[in-house]
Amino acid sequence: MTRHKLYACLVGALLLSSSLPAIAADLPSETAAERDARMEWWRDARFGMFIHWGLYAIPAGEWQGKPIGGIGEWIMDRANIPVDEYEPLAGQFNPTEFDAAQWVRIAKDAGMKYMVITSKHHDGFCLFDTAATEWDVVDASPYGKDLLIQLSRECRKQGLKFCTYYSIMDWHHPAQYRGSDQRYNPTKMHADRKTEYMAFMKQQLKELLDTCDPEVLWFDGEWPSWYTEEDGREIYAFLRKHKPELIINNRVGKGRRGMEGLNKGDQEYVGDFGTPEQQIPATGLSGVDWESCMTMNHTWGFKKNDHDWKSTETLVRNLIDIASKGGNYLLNVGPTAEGLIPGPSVERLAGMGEWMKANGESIYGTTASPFAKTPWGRCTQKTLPGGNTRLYLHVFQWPADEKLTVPLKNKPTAAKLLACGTELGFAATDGNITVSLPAEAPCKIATVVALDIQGEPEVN
Ligand code: H79
Repeated sequence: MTRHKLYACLVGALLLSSSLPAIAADLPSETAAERDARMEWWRDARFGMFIHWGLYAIPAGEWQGKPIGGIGEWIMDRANIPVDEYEPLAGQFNPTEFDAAQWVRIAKDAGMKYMVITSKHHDGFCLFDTAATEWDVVDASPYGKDLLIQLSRECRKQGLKFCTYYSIMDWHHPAQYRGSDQRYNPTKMHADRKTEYMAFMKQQLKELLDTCDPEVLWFDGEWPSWYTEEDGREIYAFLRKHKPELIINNRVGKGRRGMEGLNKGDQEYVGDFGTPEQQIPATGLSGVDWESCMTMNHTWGFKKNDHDWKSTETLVRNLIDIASKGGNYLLNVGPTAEGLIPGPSVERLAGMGEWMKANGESIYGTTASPFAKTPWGRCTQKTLPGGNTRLYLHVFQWPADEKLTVPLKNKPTAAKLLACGTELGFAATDGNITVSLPAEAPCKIATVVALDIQGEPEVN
């Protein structure tokens, strides 16, 4: 082989390996059992708190005296605020009412098992002390303390998993620029600055791992076209190398199918779970990990004029609906600039906590319903010792004839009201199990009947 040919050959091999297999090889390998072990706490948890907090809580949906439509944390985009006009907000950010112990207590009392907070949203402002930029709460704000370290410590103390949100799109970083003023415009990347920005992200993500040790990295803002699936794989591999047990959502790459959030089916995509946003999938999904993130009113970041709150009943029923389809519920709060979770959110979370205290067994560690549809409500299930099954029947519509019909061929062995333990009568006829109910629903939000059956459910 001539020198020239050898060179061409080497170049060819390098090009090939860098464009295809080498990238795949970068992802950590993992058996199905190892993956199950890594995902176990998250699958069992079912219910977490999302926190959108940042400078946008100061204008709180108003700019120069005018109400700005859309979600509050997008005000920089919605009101077309240039970076140098947005920056002074940092000098006003002084959340003296912030109390990490209280936030974690509110989440814990609601029955939530984890917390996901914005470390950096699209406006680029960081709630942690980063050496990669001065655009953070420690360097640019009078408050001057790392907020995430406080919350991560408190989560550990009170037994919640601490997790962080991170936006890839960054309206503040000079490597990116806003392409147009159309709604939800994606940023563009200065051609020669992408390497620099990738290094910036990695530096910040490493800082987060080192200082707060989050259990989930929840990416967002992955849609600008300069960011690719390969970039996602690089970030994913980087993070799992530094923390092998870390869980990372599918927005680290380009797999998500719009707001529906589950992966497009055309190829393999990086990421551990799907992310439906402001919606709940119509049916259960088997073999897919997913989490619906939703707001209580119409915004993620605090807006002073959004008072249109979902009822506690709706929120509890959303949690049940999601659990019955095998997913997690990541329910958002948007604290004020002073550092308080809004009263209406606190009240609803307390109400959810009351329901969860009596009925949490029907949510945590359960799997999806065996039924496609049940006219009276929703169902979750758990395997009992000996291969038997406990079904949790969440009754939304109380049957007028006081009979709950469950289309199962199995032999029933016990039935009770979960919250109070009252035993209920049951019968098996024509491939159906019928449970006798009291005349009135004991819980208007959702009464849970625990029904034990022999074996695995055999649906009629
Ligand atoms: O952080 C909260 C919001 O600020 C952020 N995600 C939640 C968790 C967000 N919500 N809505 N949007 C961002 C708007 C983005 C919408 C779109 Fe798209 C981006 C439409 C087109 C590009 C998502 C990605 C839907 C299709 C692709």
